[in-house]
Amino acid sequence: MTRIRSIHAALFAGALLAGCSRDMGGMGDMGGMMMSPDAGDMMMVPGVMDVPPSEGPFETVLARDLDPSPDVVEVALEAKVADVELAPGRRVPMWTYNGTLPGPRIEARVGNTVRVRFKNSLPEATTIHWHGVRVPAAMDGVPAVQSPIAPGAEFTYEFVVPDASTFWYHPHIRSDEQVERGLYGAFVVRGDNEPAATSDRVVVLDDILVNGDWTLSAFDPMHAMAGRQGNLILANGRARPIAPMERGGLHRFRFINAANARYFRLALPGHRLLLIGTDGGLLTAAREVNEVLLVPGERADVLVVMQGDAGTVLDWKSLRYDRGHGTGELPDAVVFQSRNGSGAPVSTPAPPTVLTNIAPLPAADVRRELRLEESMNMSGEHGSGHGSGSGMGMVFSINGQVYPNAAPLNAKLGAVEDWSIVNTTEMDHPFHLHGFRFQIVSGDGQAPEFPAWRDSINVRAEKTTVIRVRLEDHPGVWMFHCHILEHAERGMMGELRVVKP
Ligand SMILES: [Cu+2]
Repeated sequence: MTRIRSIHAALFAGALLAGCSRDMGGMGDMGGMMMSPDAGDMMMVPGVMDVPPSEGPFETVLARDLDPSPDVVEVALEAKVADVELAPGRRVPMWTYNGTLPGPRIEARVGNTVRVRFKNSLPEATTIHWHGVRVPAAMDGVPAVQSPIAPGAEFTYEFVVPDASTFWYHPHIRSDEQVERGLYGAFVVRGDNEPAATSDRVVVLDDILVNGDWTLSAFDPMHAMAGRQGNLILANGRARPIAPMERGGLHRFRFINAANARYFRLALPGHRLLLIGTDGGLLTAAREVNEVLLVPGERADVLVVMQGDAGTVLDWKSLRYDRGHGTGELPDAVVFQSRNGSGAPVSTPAPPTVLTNIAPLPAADVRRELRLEESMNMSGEHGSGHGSGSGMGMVFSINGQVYPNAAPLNAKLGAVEDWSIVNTTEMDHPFHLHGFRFQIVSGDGQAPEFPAWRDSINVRAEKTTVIRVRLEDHPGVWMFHCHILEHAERGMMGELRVVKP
C-alpha cells in the first residue's frame, strides 16, 4: 500500500468514526459507498442515479442583448437563489444566474465588446471568471485582481472578445461550492468562417451530489480527495433530458464540462463524431473520432450526422474512465438522449476540410517545472479552504506551495514559455491557465496528434504534460490551477505575474 493510499484509508476511517458518512455522497438509498476489495483503494466517488428521461426544453436560455449597437453585446446577470426544475416535478433550490440553470448563454462575434452588468443577490460574495476568454487581467474575475462582489453589490465587466470558440463563465471564489450550487453559463463567440451545420447547440455538462430527496448534499471535506463527483448527471441543467434532432444533417454540438470533478468521456454509440474544435476554437482540419474526453473546464466542438430510424432514441454516454480513486470501476453512464424526428432525413452539408490555421509557437525562451502534489494536513487547516476546518484534511500544492501561501511566478510580456506540469499523484489533474491559450508540446513524452489551442488540459496520474504558451497582449496577474475545484480551493493554484520588460 502506498503512502497516499494509506492516507486515504486513514481519512476514510476517520470520517466513519466521526459519523461523516451520513452525507458522503448522499448515497444512502442510491447504492451506497462503493468499495473495492483493497480497502486502500476504496472509491471516494458515488455511482450515478438512474433517472427516467425528461421531456421538456433542452436548449439553454439565450441572454438578451440590451445594447442596440451591432458591435456591443450588453447583458444583465443577477446571481440569485432560485428553484430549478432538474426533472419533472423535481424543483430544487440552486444558485443561479437570472434564475436559470445553466445561466443565460452569452453570444457574441469576434471583435465585439461584451458588457455584463452584474448584480450579486446571493447571501455571500462572488465574482465572475470568463473561462478561456482572453480578457484584460482586471476583468478576469479572480480575487487577485478584484475585490469579491459583496451581497447586494454590483459590478460591470467589459472586454473585447478576440477569439471564436465555446467558453463559459463561473465564479472564482469558493468555486467548489458556488459552481456545484449551479453558478455557470455558456459563452459562445462566433467568427467569420464557421463551418456549415444543420444546427448549432451548446450542451453544458455537470453533475451534482444530491440526497435521496434531490436536495444538494452537504459540503464535506472528504469530497476534497477525489473532488466532489456527483451522483446526478445534468445536461443543460436537467437530468437525462431528450434533445429533439432532425435525422441526417450535420449537427454541431458545443460541449462544456462544468462539473467540479467528473471527467466526461463522451460517445454516441453507432456514430462517428467529427471533432472540429477544442477550448481555443477550430482545429486545422476536422478529425473523425469515436469519443471525446472532456476534463473539468474543457470544451469540445463536434459535428454529427444523426443515424437511425424516425423516432429512434439514442443514448449519449460517458464511458468508463479511470482518473484514480477507483473511478475506473464505475460503469458507463447516460448523459442525455436525443430523439430522431419523424420526418425524412435532412441533407448533410459537405463536412468541412480546412477549418483554420494554427501556427506552431516558436521555441521557448523560458522553461519552468510545476509539480502537482497532494499530502495530508494534520493540523486541521485546509490551505485556503473553507471546509469544516475540523480534523485532518487533504492539502494540494504546486512545487510545495499551498495557495494563497505561494510565491508568484514572474514572467515577461511576450515571452514564450514551456511549462512541464509534473503530476506526482496517483490521480489525474486537469490543469487550467488563465489569460492565455497554449499548445501541447508533449503528454507523457508523446507529441500531440494534432495542433490545437487549449486552456484546460488533463495531466495523467504520475505523468508529465509539457505546454507552450506565448504570454502575449495581457500583462497582469493570472491564475493557474487544477480545475478539480476542491483541489484548487485547497491550494493547487498559483499566480503568474506578467510584466512589460
Ligand atoms: Cu486536481
